Amino acid sequence: MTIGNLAPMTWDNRMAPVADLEQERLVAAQAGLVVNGAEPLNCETPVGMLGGRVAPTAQFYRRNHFPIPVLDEATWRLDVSGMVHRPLSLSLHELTMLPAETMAVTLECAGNSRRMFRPLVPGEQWGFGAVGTAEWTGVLLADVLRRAGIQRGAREVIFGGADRGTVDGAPHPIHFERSLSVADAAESGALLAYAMNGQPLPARHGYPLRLVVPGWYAVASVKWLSDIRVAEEPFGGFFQTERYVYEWHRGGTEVREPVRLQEVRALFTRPVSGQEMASGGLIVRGVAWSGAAPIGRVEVSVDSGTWQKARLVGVPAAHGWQQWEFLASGLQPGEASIRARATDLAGRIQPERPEWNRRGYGGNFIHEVLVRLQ
Ligand SMILES: Nc1nc2c(c(=O)[nH]1)N[C@H]1C(S)=C(S)[C@@H](COP(=O)(O)O)O[C@H]1N2
Ligand SMILES: [Mo]
Repeated sequence: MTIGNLAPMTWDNRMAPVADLEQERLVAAQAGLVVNGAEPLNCETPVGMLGGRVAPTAQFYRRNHFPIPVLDEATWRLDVSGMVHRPLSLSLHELTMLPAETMAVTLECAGNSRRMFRPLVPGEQWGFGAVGTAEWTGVLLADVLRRAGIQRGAREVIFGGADRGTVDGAPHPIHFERSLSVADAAESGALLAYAMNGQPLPARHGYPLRLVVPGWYAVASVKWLSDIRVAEEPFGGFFQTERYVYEWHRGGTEVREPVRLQEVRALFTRPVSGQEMASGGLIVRGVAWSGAAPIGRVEVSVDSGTWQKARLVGVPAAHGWQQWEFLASGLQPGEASIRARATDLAGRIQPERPEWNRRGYGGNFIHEVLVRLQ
C-alpha cells in the first residue's frame, strides 16, 4: 500500500492548531444535527431539516476523518507545484482577486445511508442526512491550473488538505489527500471555494479554501486545501485506493471501482416518519439529485401502489438538488407507507436495492416514511 504524504506543505499549515472537539459537538447538537461520531466529529442533518434551495450553513452535515485544523489566513498559501510550467503560491487575497463564480452544489457523503446495507458494513453508520446543498463561491479550478500551465504528459492532479492523523496500516500520520485525473480536473467544473452561502467558509467546512467538485461524492471536495500537485503517475493515497473504492462481489470475484459520481436518489423532507396527519389529501415534499445528469422525474408510491409522478418545483439547478412535491389523495385513516424514487435525464433510475459492497458506498436506497393518518 502506498501512502500519499509527500505534500510540500508550508510549516504553518502543517502545524495548525485544531478545533475543540467538545465545542464542535455542542455546536452541532444545538443546531439539531445528529451526532454519529464525536471523535472526529461526524454528524448528519435530520431529513426533516433538509429542503429549500440551499441548506443553512449551521445545519449542513459534517464529515471529518481527522481533527479540524484552524488555519491562519496570514500564513496560509495555496501552492501549485509538480508538472506545471509556473509553480504558484497564492494567498487568499490573491485568490479573491481572480474572477469569481458562485454555484449551488449538492454535496453527499459516499457513505450516506450506509446503515441500510444488509449484511451491515463497517464505517460511519449514516442515516439519510449526510447530504446538503450550499451556494459556493470561488475560483474555477481550471482557471488556476491554466495559470500554472500543465506540462505535457501530466495525468493526475493531487489535492492536499491541511488536516492529518493516523489511519490503519500507516506508521506515521498522513494528510487527507485526493486526486482527479487532469481531464476531470479541467472538465468537472470544480471550484476552489472560499465562501459558503455568501460567508467566508467556516473552519469546519474547510476554511480558508476547499475544493468543490459538482456531481461527485463529496470525498472529492477536499477541505482545508493547501496544495495542488500535478503528477504523471496515478495517485495511490490512502483515501484514493484503500477507501472510497467500491468492492463488489460479482460472480465469485471481487470487483474494485473508485467512488466517483453521486448515484441518483430522492428524499422526503415532509412529512417525516411517525408524523400524524389528517387523512384525505396529503402534500409531500422532497429533494432529488444525481451526479450524472439533472433530475428528469420523481415518482411517489403510497402503500406499495403504482408509482405516480411528482411535480418538479422551480428551475432545475445544474448541480444543486431538485425540489419536488406531490399531492397524495384519497388516503384512508391508519398507517401509510410513502416511498419516493428519482430518475435522472441520463436514464438512471433509483433501484429497489443498491448493490451491496464491502464498505457500503453509493447506497441510494429508496426513502420510505411511515405516517399516521387520523
Ligand atoms: N481535508 C479533508 N477534506 C474532506 C474530508 C476530510 O476528512 N478532510 N472529508 C471528505 C468527505 S468524505 C466528505 S463527505 C466531505 C464533507 O464535507 P463537509 O464536512 O463540509 O460536509 O468533505 C470531504 N473533504
Ligand atoms: Mo464522505
